Amino acid sequence: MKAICILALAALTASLPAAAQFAKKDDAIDYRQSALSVMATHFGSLGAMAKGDVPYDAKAAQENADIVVFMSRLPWAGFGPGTEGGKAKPNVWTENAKFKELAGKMEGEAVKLAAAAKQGDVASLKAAFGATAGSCKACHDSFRNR
Ligand code: ASC
Repeated sequence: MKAICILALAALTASLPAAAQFAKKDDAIDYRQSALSVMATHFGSLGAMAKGDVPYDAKAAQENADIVVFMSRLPWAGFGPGTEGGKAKPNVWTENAKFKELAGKMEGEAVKLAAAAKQGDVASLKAAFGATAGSCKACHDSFRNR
């Protein structure tokens, strides 16, 4: 019996999605805003380096870019059905395929940003930073209230 219970628990755990679950709409809004905020902080550190506001540091660039990649995957679980609000425009839900496409593009640019950060030179970082910022902006222009 104990073994069956353990097996059943293991099966249940294995089938649980990694995506965050929310009891309340405000929790989902807090979650997505927090994930985007952490991402923006680390992206901002890369921007400061890319623009020459702080000295280029290859190790810090890699660490920040890796965090951006990880964080870029998280916000979307917080935009589930019935979580309208915050800074999100209603078309996040009515044009959801387009929203997801732009989110996916940003994730792709973040991966390229991390690859560029591993090149170890500021020119590569700068180019990839610009492309990634463009992918943030493309989504904000359509889907975020000012
Ligand atoms: C950032 C940040 C954003 C994007 C966007 C790019 O650093 O916080 O939301 O870049 O401004 O246009």
